[in-house]
Amino acid sequence: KDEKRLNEKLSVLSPAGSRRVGNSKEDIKASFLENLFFGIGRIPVLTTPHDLYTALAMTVRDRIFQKFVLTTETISRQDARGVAYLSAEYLPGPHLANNLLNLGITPQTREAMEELDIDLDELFDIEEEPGLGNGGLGRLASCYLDSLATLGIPAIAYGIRYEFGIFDQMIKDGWQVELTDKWLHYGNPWEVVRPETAYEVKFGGRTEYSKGPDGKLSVTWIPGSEVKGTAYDTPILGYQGNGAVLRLWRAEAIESFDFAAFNLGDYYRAVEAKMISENITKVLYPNDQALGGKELRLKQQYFFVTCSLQDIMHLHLTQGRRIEQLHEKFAIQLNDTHPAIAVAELMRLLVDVHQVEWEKAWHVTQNCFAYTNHTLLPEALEKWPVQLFEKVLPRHLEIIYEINHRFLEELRTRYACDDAQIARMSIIEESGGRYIRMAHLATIGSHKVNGVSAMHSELLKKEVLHDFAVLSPEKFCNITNGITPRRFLCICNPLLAALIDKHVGIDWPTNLERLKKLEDFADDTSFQKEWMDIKYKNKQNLSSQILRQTGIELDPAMLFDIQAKRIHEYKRQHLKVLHIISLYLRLKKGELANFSPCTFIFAGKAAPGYVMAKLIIKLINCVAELINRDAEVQDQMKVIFLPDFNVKKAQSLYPAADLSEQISLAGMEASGTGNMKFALNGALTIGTLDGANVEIRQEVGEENFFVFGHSVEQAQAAKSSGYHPFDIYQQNQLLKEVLDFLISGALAPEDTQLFKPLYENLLYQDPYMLLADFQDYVDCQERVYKLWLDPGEWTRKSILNVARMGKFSSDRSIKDYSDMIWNVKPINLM
Ligand code: OX2
Repeated sequence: KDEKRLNEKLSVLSPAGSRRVGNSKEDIKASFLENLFFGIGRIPVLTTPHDLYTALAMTVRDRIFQKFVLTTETISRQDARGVAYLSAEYLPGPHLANNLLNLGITPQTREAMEELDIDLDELFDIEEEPGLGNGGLGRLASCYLDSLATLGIPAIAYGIRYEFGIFDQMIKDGWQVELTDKWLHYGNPWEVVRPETAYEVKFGGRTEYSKGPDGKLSVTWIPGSEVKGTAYDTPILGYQGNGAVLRLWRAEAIESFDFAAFNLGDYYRAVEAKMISENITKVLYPNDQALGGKELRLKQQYFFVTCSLQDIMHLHLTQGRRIEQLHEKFAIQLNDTHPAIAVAELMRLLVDVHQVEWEKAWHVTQNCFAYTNHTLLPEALEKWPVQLFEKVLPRHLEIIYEINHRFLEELRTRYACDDAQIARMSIIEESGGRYIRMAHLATIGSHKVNGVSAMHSELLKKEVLHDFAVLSPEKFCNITNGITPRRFLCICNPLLAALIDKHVGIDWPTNLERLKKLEDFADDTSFQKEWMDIKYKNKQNLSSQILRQTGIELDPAMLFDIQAKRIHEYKRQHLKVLHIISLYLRLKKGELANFSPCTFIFAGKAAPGYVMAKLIIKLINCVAELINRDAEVQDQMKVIFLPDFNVKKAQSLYPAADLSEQISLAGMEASGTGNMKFALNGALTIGTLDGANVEIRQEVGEENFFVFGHSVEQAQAAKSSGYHPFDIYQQNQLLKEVLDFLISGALAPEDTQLFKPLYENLLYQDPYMLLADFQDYVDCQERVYKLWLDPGEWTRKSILNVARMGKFSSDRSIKDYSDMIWNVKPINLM
């Protein structure tokens, strides 16, 4: 009866054709003005551009909520099985343009704004994006949420509402300077706070054991401190339809005041507790690929995991189901090991709080969880010192010991493993200090473990989780990453999207394989011409942006060669720099025969504590300074470091690239997703056989991909037979000149020793084998320049690249997860 009444109410609130949620230009205009006046109380003379943005965001939000309520209602009525995605990071990018696209109201909104003398693109520019992640891992989570919503799979994504997201990057004297990100400064119209959806979170203290009247032992965790996590929901609309929700937790004090202290007149001490509580979700740790070891980071992880699990259980129980059936209704995905403490926490909630027997609880736990590994780099594999862990989560340490004890017992009895193997597989690392290995906890507590590209998944089984893969091969699978074609083609490259609409029809954004049809036009010279014109316009756009930001003028006729990603030695931005220096030196000597005028663009942030990465940024800027000021090479090359790389900037880089740099040492990049975004926008790739590059090359055709460098096997062989970079340096004249140039004083006259650490690192260690791949890279680039001289052939390859990118839609990835891991199906909205 209640449901019926609610539905009646809903249809009164949002009748089809109601102005409040109507989609005509007039409706949008009326609702925009209404929001401006009644939503934020502004009159025209006092209105700021930001007010206009907010009023439009509210207008769009009304329409999102209408769809969103419908999806939520359907999911609950159909009692559908759903996905809970646990990720410490999300990088949604700006919401406004995306939501307009998904609602299908961009054209009429643009017109409505025009009639009010407002430029929609200017409103797009105003939006501050939520930088709640470091890079690929967080952006992947957001692409997946977009696809879950688009496909209509019941989904809720859980994470942390960091008050300060990833820092803003400024470049000063060539060095990176970090500024605090203030994404919430002007408010956030896309989220709704749910004060009634809040859970208590305990930390520290001790455990007490007592025998109940039935003789059963029960455990009580007496915490040292407690905070509260409150839900902030951002509705995520799928393309043309369904919705999902991004639920982020914010830490708050249990009570606003410590009343005891307050009554004693100690006002400041009373407020202090509140401030300490809120610290937990203050700031995102800005390290991509490096383990924390910091107490606050462990607290963040546990905080968002327990809030999320308590919420999942609450949703489950309010549907009238039994707690032992949790795994029948929820598939819970662990995005890397950041949420891996969930394995112990679910056991605690089931056993200690809901009184479920251990074996039953373990069955539920293993069947709920699946774990995605995103890296093989040893420095990124999370380990927590046992001592720290015990201080923050004493009960969880006991539970982990119990899980481990039972697991190791099984290894001994069922698999007859020897001591060495048991030590290797244990959750506890015992050699050189005691640590908890989070990847082992996640693997043992999950029913599926996946890597993020074919190659990475194989290496995962061969190396990091080898012992586990041998014992339970059925647990391991591969799901190659994907990207959403809505944001990374429709929105970022509207001209190309329109051309594709015209030639392949309009349903490719949800059926990316349809792009195959473009193959028919690859040789068509008038189509090629349109294709080139669009690329040229995109390059013009980027150039004017760069002019505004850096004061440097670019020529869109040059080849735009772009490397945009986090700055990390394994990604080898410095290999690109060595190559640029080699070109410069040869140009100056008049020795460069096969060259095409080139603009080299870098973008990316370095972790604030990563000294070498910051030195690489300085190096790029010194090289840029030298080359951009040298009149002799002005019309031959330019070097740009575009500051503050984020999703918004990325959206103007991808469409403007001719060449995409994907040059990590083979075996290091788990997948990469920038590689997919560039190729989908018509860039050709120069890359190593690493991560998803391998599959991109397979799809687009070997002849349409510039490959170079050692393979994983070759690199490993070279290393194990003793790698001597110094020998390569001595044998290769060009390389020697380039490296010596680093310390010649030409780059940093005021401090000739500046790049010495980099120089010595490469000469005597070279952990990422730049020297081994240098010559092959230089040679491969020559093939690039040769092809550039034939625009027709270049364009043909560019078209074929786009045509063959269908596999890399995140819709395909999500379908794979749904079939191979989650066993979930789309809901039927009708
Ligand atoms: C990144 C990986 O480095 C990258 O290769 C991958 O494409 C991305 O995750 C999404 O799967 N932190 N970031 C990553 O791994 C970790 C850990």
